[in-house]
Parts: sequence; structure tokens; C-alpha cells
Amino acid sequence: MKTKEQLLHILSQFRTEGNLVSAEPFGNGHINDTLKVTDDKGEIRYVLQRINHAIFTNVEMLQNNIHTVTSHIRKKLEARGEVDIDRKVLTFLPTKDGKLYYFDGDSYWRVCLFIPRSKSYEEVTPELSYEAGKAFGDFQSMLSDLPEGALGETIPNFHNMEFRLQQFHDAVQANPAGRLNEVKGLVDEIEKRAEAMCIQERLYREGKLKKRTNHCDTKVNNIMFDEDGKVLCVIDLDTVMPGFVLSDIGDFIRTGANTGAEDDPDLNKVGVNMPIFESYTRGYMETAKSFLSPLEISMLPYGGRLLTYMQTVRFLTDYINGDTYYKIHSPKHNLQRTEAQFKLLQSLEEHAGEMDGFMKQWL
Ligand code: ADP
Ligand code: GN1
Ligand code: MG
Repeated sequence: MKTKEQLLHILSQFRTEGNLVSAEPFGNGHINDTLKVTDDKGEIRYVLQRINHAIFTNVEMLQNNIHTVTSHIRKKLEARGEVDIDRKVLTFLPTKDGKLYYFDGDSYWRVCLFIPRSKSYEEVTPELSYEAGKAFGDFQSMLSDLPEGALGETIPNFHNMEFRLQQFHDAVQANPAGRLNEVKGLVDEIEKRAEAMCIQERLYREGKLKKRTNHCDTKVNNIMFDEDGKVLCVIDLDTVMPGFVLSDIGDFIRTGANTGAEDDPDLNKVGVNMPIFESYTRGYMETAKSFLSPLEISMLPYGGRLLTYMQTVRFLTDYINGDTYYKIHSPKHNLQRTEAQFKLLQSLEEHAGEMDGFMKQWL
């Protein structure tokens, strides 16, 4: 990591205000490095991020996408007569020479305003989950009129299940870290479900499903709430791109509607939290129903299983590959994550009938 002086030098490339004195680690994402920037009065002013360039290889496209999305949402909020807009959409600062990021010779950096009096959660209540559902539905709805081609795919095939399985099969075939024997049982479980989990790609080829603009990382900690539990805004916009609609309900079910943690070492704690699923879905349907097709609505619970399956596949692929993608905090972290996600998947499968029944009120 950089020294404080180096970080302050990076910050000085941007059109910041105030006398900035420190930049310290913040949040617990698996991909980028996030830092909070404080001024000489002790106030947090900005969020500085080092973009993971190994994963987001086209930083120009990435930052253009984010600029397009935040400008579009800002216009919508203005048209609605919203106040306090700087807390309701992320505001990125240009560099002094007018660029959307700064390259220091080895890393790419960006800066946005810190949202004051805001909070994100790793676990939610049904009330917060209902608000989050409305917010993600509204986010998709506000972006639903972006013209085709307005956004690029920052990670090509990001939520394409067929592609993720291809990567998984490549890893199994190559077995580069010699870990395959240890995970044979999990590999079989993945294979058993492979065909059923590629429905969206198939329906798309048959012309029955269209692509929309999705957030694609609707983790519960990517929503900022105010002190009264109302949503301020959706953050972490790196993966906003065209894709299948189930992504944005699926990843919330995966992360919010889990009684345990994403990487819980105690599998007994992991399982679907039905009240969270129901309240998120209720909120989401309030803002998203107008643009969803009946087929998409009926598939929403499948979205929870799909995104949990996809994450199981992605964590296991990374474990087999020797931990090259996700930041890990212990040697078997990716295996622990895989097992916890698989346990959640089994629980979602057990509750599938109940979840489908809940959707009937909108069909
Ligand atoms: P990552 O890609 O590492 O998940 P995020 O952009 O989601 O990065 O940021 C990580 C955490 O930092 C968030 O969960 C949130 O708590 C906090 N955070 C990020 N941006 C802001 C902001 N503009 N204002 C306040 N807090 C923020
Ligand atoms: C990554 O950056 P973060 O932690 O929000 C990943 C998501 C995964 C998630 C699993 C670009 O998100 O797709 O679902 O970890 N982001 C990328 O926790 O791969
Ligand atoms: Mg995040």
C-alpha cells in the first residue's frame, strides 16, 4: 500500500476542496481498495478508490459508464424535485486536467464525495430490506431508458452463467493448484445443477428474455441508508451494465436474505431468511413491476438460487485456481465461502415452492 504522502499526492491531482490530511482503509469489498479521506477539521470529505485494474481492464470504459449512470440518475432526481441530491447519487470529482480517473504509473484512482450521515449494513432487518428493494428497483427503472449501447460491459459476460461454468470447467481441467481432490463432492453438486442454471441464456437466444441495465452487485452493503433507515443511494457502480434482470434481485437475496454470513464457518447458521426475501421482493415489485414481464416476475425466486449458485461456482473456481481473483483472509477462505454459499443454495432450493407461492400475488 502507498504511504500517506503518496496518497495525499494522488488526491492533489483531483479537484478537491479543503485541507486534506489523511486517507485510511474503509469498507470490506473483495475487489477494489477503498479509503476514506479526512480534512484538518477531522471531517471525512471524500472516498478514494484504487481501481482493481487486473479485473477492470478497461478503466476508460469503466469510468465513462459510471459517469453516464450518475449523470442520468442526477437528471432524473432533479426532474422529480428531489433535494439533497449529493447524498442521493454518487458524485465523482474530475482530475485537475478534466479526466475521470488518475493513473500514477501503476494504479488507477478515482475520488467521490463521502456521503455524510450515511451508513451501510452487512445485515438487514425486514424494514431496511423493503427500502433496499424499492431502491434497487428504482435504480433499474431510472436507467431503463438509457439507449442501447450507452454502457459497455466492464467485465464481459460478468453474470453469464454459461461463461462462468466454462471458466469453472477450465479450472477443473487444469487443476493448477492441485486442489481438485479436496473439492470433488462440490464439483459434482455443481455439475448436477448446471443445465437448470443456464435458463436465462437459453431464453435470451429464443428471444423470450431481453437484456436490461442492471447494477450486478446488489449486495446489501452497496446501499447507503440515512439515520432514519431510508435509502440515500446505491453505490459501487463498477458493474452497472447490460445483462439479465434476475441479477438485481438474486444478489440481494444471496447477501441480505441469509441468516449467516457469506463465508460463515458455521454452516448451521446459514439459510434463507424468508422475511427478508419477502420484504425485499415487496419493495422491489413496487418500483420494478412496471417494466418487468410476467416471465421475469415468475422467475424472481429462481434469481436467488441462480446468483447463489453462480457465486458458489465463482468462489470454487477461484479456490481451484489457487486464489487469483478474490482477496482472501485465510488460506482456505475461498473454500469456506464456497461451502457457505452452497449451504445457502440448498436452503433456497428447499424453500423454492414457498417463494414461488409468494410471487402469485403479482401474477
Ligand atoms: P467495494 O468495491 O470495495 O465493495 P464500495 O464502493 O462498495 O467498494 O465501498 C465500500 C464501503 O465503503 C461501502 O460498503 C460503504 O460503507 C463505504 N462507502 C463507499 N462509498 C461511500 C461514499 N461515497 N460515502 C460513504 N460511504 C461510502
Ligand atoms: C465482489 O467488490 P465486491 O466485494 O462488492 C464481486 C461480486 C461478487 C462479490 C462476492 C467485480 O464484489 O461479483 O458477488 O465480490 N465483484 C466483482 O462477495 O467480481
Ligand atoms: Mg461494495
